[in-house]
Amino acid sequence: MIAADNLPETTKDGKFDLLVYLQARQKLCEAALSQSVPQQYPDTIYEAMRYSLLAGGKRLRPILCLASCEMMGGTMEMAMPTACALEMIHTMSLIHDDLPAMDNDDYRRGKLTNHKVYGEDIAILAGDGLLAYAFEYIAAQTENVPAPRVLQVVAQLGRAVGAAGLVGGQVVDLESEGKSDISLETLNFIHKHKTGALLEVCVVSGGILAGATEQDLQRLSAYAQNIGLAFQIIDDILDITATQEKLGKTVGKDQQAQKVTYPSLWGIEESQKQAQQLIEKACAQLEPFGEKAQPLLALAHFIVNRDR
Ligand code: GRG
Repeated sequence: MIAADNLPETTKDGKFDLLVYLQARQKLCEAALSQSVPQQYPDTIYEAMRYSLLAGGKRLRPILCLASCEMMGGTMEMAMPTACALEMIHTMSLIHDDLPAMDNDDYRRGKLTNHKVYGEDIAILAGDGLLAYAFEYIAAQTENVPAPRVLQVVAQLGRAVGAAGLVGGQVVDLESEGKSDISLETLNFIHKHKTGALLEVCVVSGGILAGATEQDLQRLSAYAQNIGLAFQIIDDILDITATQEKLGKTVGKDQQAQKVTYPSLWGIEESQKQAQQLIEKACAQLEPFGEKAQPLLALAHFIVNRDR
């Protein structure tokens, strides 16, 4: 399914090259994603699903899943169906988030949003189609992994996506709109659920598929919770400091909507400091894994240093 055997060398003179690592994994993910949802009848729905799924993006979620599986002794082949499913779910959450009933955005990943191209009805269905297919894809396509591990991944993913995760975070976010007195506790709740829950299941599912122990899964969980919050803090900062060309979506929306964000509570400098501290905490969790943790350590640093 994937040509994981002729990947470029990522460590040179003992130094890990994240750029080479990211480019190689992004290429693998693009190919696997394109294969995962073939164009077929009814054409409109598959076209709409593929439009957003293949619109680019950093592919951070599938890459985290693959990296975690490899760190825990598994292979990329074992994790690729789950990695694709995670990107399908991330994409569907973006499609629904961009709808007029939610954030009402015109651009995403440098392209018109799904509903702008296909209409709201098809955009809702494209999201639904990707969500359902993600679970089918894990169950039907995962190979060389004992069934109880696959079942555990499906159960954890369902929890991360539903009202106990993304959906719950999005609801509190919607309810907080237009309120200037949102506490740090509520802001953390929103982002731990809306952004953090999916990033956490990306890392943990890789570990589950590889057969990691409960103790190691706890470490992966703690690593992911910290990078999840740091990711959102940087997302908030980029909404103020980056350009539309770089982010591929409208910028300055938080300020325009007078949304409470980390920079609005702490200022940009303090927000950056807090994100850095979270990354250090995340990396500390990976100490027992030694050299094998290099990709996940580098990905954590990438999250705070990214410009898009
Ligand atoms: C999941 C059933 C279900 C419904 C969706 C709309 C919704 C409920 C939740 C919103 C989730 C959301 C859009 C969270 C924001 C996460 C975030 C910071 C996205 C940006 O991620 P990047 O920067 O984007 O990784 P790319 O394009 O690089 O993949």
